[in-house]
Amino acid sequence: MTEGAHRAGFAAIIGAPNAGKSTLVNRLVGAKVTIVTQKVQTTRFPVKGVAMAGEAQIVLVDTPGIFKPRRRLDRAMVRSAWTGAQDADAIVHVVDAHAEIAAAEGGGKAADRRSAEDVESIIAGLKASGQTAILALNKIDLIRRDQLLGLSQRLFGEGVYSEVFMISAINGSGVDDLKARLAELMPEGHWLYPEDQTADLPARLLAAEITREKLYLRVHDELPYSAAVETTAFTETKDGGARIEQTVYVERDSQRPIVLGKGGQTLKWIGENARKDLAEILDRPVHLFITVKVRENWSEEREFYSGLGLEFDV
Ligand SMILES: Nc1nc2c(ncn2[C@@H]2O[C@H](COP(=O)(O)OP(=O)(O)OP(=O)(O)O)[C@@H](O)[C@H]2O)c(=O)[nH]1
Ligand SMILES: [Mg+2]
Repeated sequence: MTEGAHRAGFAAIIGAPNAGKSTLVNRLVGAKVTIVTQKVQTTRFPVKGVAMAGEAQIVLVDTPGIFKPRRRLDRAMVRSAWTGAQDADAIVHVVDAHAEIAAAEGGGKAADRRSAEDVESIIAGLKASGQTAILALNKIDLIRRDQLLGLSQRLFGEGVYSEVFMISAINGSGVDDLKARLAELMPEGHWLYPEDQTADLPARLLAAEITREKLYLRVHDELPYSAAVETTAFTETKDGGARIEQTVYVERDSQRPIVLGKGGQTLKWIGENARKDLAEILDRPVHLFITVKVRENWSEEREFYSGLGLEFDV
């Protein structure tokens, strides 16, 4: 194998909240590198995952959903998504085809209409910046083939896409073709990560993300976007395991009992499930200790943003 045969580069995965970006990144990488929930705005900052395709290394950049921002954190998230796209060798725009079709038929739920609006604004953003993207119509497991053709033609007609892939990130259908195409688009050059590395997030941050995923899965309805998780200690134990201490921050006193649950049952569930995932990802025993604290203004603290690589002044 000659040096010249190597390829490496970045592929940014952008799209509306809940389109399936993180699911796709995990699928392309073949490991869990970024968290997934059924709720919008799960991903808060760009997360890298490394996929190998023959001689090509594709560094996938999972980005927060692009939507109409209201709060500071929203603005920072959306800004980081566009920045991720700017610096990439390829952009994949993931669209929830099921939501798009439901919204176009007029019968969709509010969430479907919102998703369709966000798709419009992403297309406008691509037009404004003169960037071309690969369109990935996702969630095709939920729709009929004949519905897909019209959607594909309509979106392709916008003139911002170089090609269209129809995929199901959840069952992997069509994903290998997309991966092969991304590999071709990577520029020639040395690999950016060791061949066997899949994730790029520091262990402390990854651990906090896994706990946030469980928190979202369990109490999101009662706790909309008011929680953050920080790993406060990460040490080695004698049995070769990791001792991880974390704090869940909520914005109000009234939210503490929601996270704790009756008799501490909710927090116990979150801890057990996070520990299980972490032990698997880190491949060693994990001892996890979580406390819940009120920190009214965490989403207005500069330090919180810099810790995640987000801009504060946006
Ligand atoms: N049926 C189906 N569901 C999918 C597919 N891909 C993702 N999902 C589901 O869609 C939901 C959102 O997935 P995520 O991967 O978290 O979406 P995201 O685009 O990263 O969302 P944000 O980080 O909030 O912007 C989850 O419940 C996934 O299981 C798919 O191909 N088919
Ligand atoms: Mg995500």
